[in-house]
Amino acid sequence: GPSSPKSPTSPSEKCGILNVTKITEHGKKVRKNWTSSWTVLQGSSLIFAKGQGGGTSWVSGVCYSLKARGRDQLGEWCLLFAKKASGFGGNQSKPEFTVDLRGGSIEWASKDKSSKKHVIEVKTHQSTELLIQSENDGVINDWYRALMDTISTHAWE
Ligand code: I3S
Repeated sequence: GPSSPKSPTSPSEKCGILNVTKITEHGKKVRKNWTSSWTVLQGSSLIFAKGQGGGTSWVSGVCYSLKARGRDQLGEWCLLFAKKASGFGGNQSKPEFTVDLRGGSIEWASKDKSSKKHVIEVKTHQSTELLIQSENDGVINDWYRALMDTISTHAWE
């Protein structure tokens, strides 16, 4: 009906826990450092926050801002994730880094990029390359679709 809530998997707003590592930064190869991160897709930005031990205040801020913008279901979902992952009350969680997906690309990573399963390679227009991964193929497939949608709908101004 007209009042049914929007899907939490709306293409350009999504959050969850992914494993992430940079592999190049501004075109320079960097050492892999896989970490579990809160990952938020907001508009054309892909934002990563430390997943473990750092508290969730930044993440909960994102969740509440989604709610404030009328994305109640997504906000609730985000809060639930935040509570489950590390409990509330900490105040050290900050965005670790953010990448702009405009002008970027993604593809399934080849075997030489990682021995892990379900790995997506994200290339930004600034030649920073990341790998993102989940053990759960449903989760990673949803991210693949959302990232593809974002890249194809957020054109350069
Ligand atoms: O592509 P690489 O260099 O084989 O990546 C592996 C290494 O980064 C390894 O760390 P050390 O070289 O510091 O021991 C990691 O533990 C592995 O997870 C990396 O490979 P995968 O295939 O998991 O992305």
